[in-house]
Amino acid sequence: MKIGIVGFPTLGGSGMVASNLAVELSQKGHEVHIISYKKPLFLDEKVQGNPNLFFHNVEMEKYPLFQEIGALYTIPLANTIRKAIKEHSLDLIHTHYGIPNAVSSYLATKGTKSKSVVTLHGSDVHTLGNKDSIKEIVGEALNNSNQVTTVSNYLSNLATETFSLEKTPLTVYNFIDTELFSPKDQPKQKVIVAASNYRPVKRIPFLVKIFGEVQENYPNWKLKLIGDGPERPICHRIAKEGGFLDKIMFQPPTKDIPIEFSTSSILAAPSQIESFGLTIAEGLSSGTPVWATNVGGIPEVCVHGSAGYLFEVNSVESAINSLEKLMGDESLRNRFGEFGRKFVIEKFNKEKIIAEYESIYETLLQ
Ligand code: GMT
Repeated sequence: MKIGIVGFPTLGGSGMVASNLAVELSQKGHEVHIISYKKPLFLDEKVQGNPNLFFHNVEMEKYPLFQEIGALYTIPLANTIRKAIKEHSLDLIHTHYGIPNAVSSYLATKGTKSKSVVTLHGSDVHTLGNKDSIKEIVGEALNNSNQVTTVSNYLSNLATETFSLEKTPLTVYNFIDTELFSPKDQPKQKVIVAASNYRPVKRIPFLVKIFGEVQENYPNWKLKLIGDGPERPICHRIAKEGGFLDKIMFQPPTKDIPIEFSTSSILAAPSQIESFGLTIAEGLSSGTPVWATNVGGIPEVCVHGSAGYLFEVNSVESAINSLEKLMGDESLRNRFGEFGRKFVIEKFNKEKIIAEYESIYETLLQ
């Protein structure tokens, strides 16, 4: 098949899913065209020796009249998609993230033979998509695409309601490279790990506060915070004022996430909302139990009481209790880790999920 993949080139979840999907599809012999405003970071190494993967750059338009509204993207993206459809006879466009990508894809595929699939990821529904300034036109674009998918059942229900969708989106869960994210020979350290972009939705300052509450009872434990972003200085300040800064390891974004996850004892994800939670699935795949909030799609990824503990987002008490239970019981952590790895291999392995997308494409092209 000749497939166009539209997404953001960033390290964020939806961008990573789009780029990884493009690479996997191209390795299966499909001709894949990535369309975005910048090459995804790791793409160059994946393109080498891969004759099936192409990149189309979207030229964003700046003009003095648009100074206050920023560079134009929706129309240039639509034009770049349309051009790629025409020049390469693309069979379908698979767009990731509803805003503005689904609208551009709707405009671009209109009147062409190319089918259109849109995958919604999270904030394009629960945070931005539900705004009056956004939802009607995005809803129209979704209702006019051939298939909408979501990364969890939670998001499917919410998207149906938010955008008044005529058909309930199919859930296609995110996929995990279960060989890359696997238990390693190195022993687990007494470390709680979190990898994030420190946006407020990730609630990393909350994690630092909770760690501050328990660290005196567990003097050998450390908290490792991987990533960078707006709330990092707040975390530093909380730990400094609480007198436990020496127990926090701040680590910039790294390629070593798989080894970090497998050698840590607990993966923490206390997000306000999460439609799926890629790091949660990666942690479980690495054999590491999870401590996370009981919100959004997280319960579909981490089975509470079997792979980790989920606590209510506003309950400090249950956050502390559940974290202490995990920290205090190594055999419980080992059991949870084994269950979580098996669960991810069964539900989210990349072969299974890529095949689900291929089957959607084939059905549309028949
Ligand atoms: O929606 C976002 O906040 C951004 C998005 C991204 O592009 O990073 O993340 C969402 O998509 C991921 C991949 O499908 C999911 O694993 C994340 O749970 C989801 N984030 C939220 O729902 C907050």
